[in-house]
Formats: sequence, C-alpha cells, structure tokens
Amino acid sequence: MSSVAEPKAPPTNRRNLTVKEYGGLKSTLCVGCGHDVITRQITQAFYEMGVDPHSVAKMSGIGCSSKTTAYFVDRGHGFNAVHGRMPSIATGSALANPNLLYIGVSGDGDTASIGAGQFVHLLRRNLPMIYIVENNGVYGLTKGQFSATADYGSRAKGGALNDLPAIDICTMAIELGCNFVARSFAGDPKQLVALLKAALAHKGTAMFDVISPCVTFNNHEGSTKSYKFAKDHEELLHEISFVPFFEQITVDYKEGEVKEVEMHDGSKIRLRKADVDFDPTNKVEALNMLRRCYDSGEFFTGLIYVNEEKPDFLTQLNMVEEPLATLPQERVQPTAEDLKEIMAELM
Ligand SMILES: Cc1ncc(C[n+]2csc(CCOP(=O)(O)OP(=O)(O)O)c2C)c(N)n1
Ligand code: SF4
Ligand SMILES: [Mg+2]
Repeated sequence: MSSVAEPKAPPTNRRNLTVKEYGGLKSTLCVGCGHDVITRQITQAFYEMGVDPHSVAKMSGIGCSSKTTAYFVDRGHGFNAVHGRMPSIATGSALANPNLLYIGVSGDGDTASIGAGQFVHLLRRNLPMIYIVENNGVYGLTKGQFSATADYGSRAKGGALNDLPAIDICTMAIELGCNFVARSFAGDPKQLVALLKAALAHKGTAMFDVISPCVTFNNHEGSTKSYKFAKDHEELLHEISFVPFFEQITVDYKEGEVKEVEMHDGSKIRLRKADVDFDPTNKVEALNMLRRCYDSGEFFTGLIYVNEEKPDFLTQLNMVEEPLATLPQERVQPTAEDLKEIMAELM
C-alpha cells in the first residue's frame, strides 16, 4: 500500500509566521520592474527579523515606487501621501505614535525633485524610520522623463541627452546628518536583505538609495540606471552580514578582515572587506568616497555611513514613549499649580 506524504509545513520565524504572512496585494507594476524585486527583499527582511506586522506603518508618496507599499505587510498601517509630501506625514505620525515601525518607500522624483524640501528636513531631524528611494533615474509613472538623479550625459529611451548634473542622494543624506546611509542594487538581493535587517536595528533615519531599473523607460543602452549598466559597474564596498541581538550566542566571530559595528540594541553588522579599504564609521572618508564615485562614474554598493551615537528626533524632543492618543487627561493637562507657576514666570 502506498502512503501519501503529508505536505510539508512552510518554515516560520520566531513569531511563528510564514514569509507569506508578510506579503501584500498582487503587484500591478510592469513585469521585471526593479521595484518589485525590492518589495521581495523588504518582505524577506521583515520575516527574518520577526517584525510584528501589525506594528508596521508604511508611508509613501506618488509614483510607481510609491505604489509598492501596498505589496508588502498588508496587516500593517499605510498612508499614501501627496507626491513628495511623505516626510511630513511620517513626521506627524511618528510624533503621535512612536510605537510603530515606520518604513517609507519613495522614488527619485518623489524624493529628489518635488519632495527635496521635505526630504532634507526629515534627514536633519533624524526621524526614526527606514527611508527607501527606489532610484530609476526617471519619472516612471508619468512615462520616463529624466529625474534629478539621472546621470549627466545619460540618454533617454528616445535618445535625448541629460545635460544636468545628478543629485547624489547619499552625499546629500550624509551632509544633512543622516546616520545610516546605504546604497544597493535591486539585482543584489542578498546585500539588500542584510542592509535592511541592519536598518531595522538602527535608531534614527536609515536611508537607502537602491538602483531599481525601470524596464519600460530606462533599461536601454545609454542609461546608467539599467540592469546591465548596474551589473557591469557595481563594486562591492564590503560583504555585509547582520547578526540580530537575539542570535548572538550561535555566532562564531572570525578575526581578520572583518569590521564590526555594534547597533544600539546590541545587534552587530559585520563588514567583510571587499576590494576597497573603507571605513563606514568615518564620515569624511564616506563623503570622499562618494565624491570619487561621482566623478569617475563608479557605482559602489554597501553600507556607506553609520553612526549609532546621535539621538533620534523623538529623543531630542524628549517625547513620551506611549502613543499620544492613549495618554490620560491628567498627563496632558497642566494642573492649576503648574499653570500658576508658568504665569508667574511670564510676569
Ligand atoms: C503634485 C504632483 N505633481 C506631479 C504629479 C505627477 N507625477 C506623478 S508620479 C511623478 C513622478 C514619479 O517619479 P518617481 O518618484 O521617480 O517614481 P517612479 O514612478 O519612477 O517609481 C509625477 C511627476 C503628481 N501626481 N502630483
Ligand atoms: S513604468 Fe517603470 S517604474 Fe513604473 S512599473 Fe513600469 S518598469 Fe516600473
Ligand atoms: Mg523614478
């Protein structure tokens, strides 16, 4: 008698959830779009870290990239803001409820063109959130115009030459005080998952510039944001692995060519030297390296800058730890005595 094998249960994480339970709606983006690859890596990183899906707050603006928040963690909260205005919505939300895990997904147009003003203030405030720029060098949703990150001298699908200099999002982020700055490529999923896991342990803004080819409008010869160009020109700064605080005991730390960065929660980023001798905890070195890449057209990926010292925006403001809506009357209303004291100070 032949016995039918029981179907194998899918693996689960420390919350007893499967990776499928971190999924979202079916994508409506073009087949092969880099943004969908990034969505898969976000899903994987959140699953591997055992994030509580109900605690996730997904923020976005407008663009094909901004649609991607609908495609992961559908048990989380979400807010699709006006084009380029996601940072102010995220700031208000984080102040009102610091207990959620904020992740913003934006585009190069949404961030570096219409949203540039909002983006710079998010960075200088060090709002606790993961901020991903799905960078394809074009306005994909409105049919492929050059964005502010399109490289000088690159060509549009119809042959037009871009004669404006590109904004380097990573340089801008470091200059403005961001303490976790990474560059990655949608075609390098392993690196992106490790970086995202590290970002989940970071306290403050973690900014990702991820080259995410637009297969419909910017994947041709002459584009510097195509799969081929990125594959041919990608240089690894280091091989990155991440050890969350809950896995410490099982890890065997090797000496030598490994640099470790300790996160505020005790987790560790391990950076194994690739071809380049580079220290991501040195701000001047990070800026110099970015300048060299900008001038030479090289495309380095990895953790560019990290600093676990600086307090995030909520700490700087001395905010309470609970959501404001849950505070009882006596904690939000000054007593008659307090008011008298304040009035006396103003006399
Ligand atoms: C206030 C406002 N201005 C302009 C638009 C038109 N618009 C929609 S998406 C977009 C650009 C999106 O580009 P990007 O952020 O790079 O996202 P992608 O589609 O490339 O992923 C523009 C200009 C809009 N929706 N709202
Ligand atoms: S137009 Fe480009 S960015 Fe938009 S979904 Fe298609 S491939 Fe992606
Ligand atoms: Mg774009």
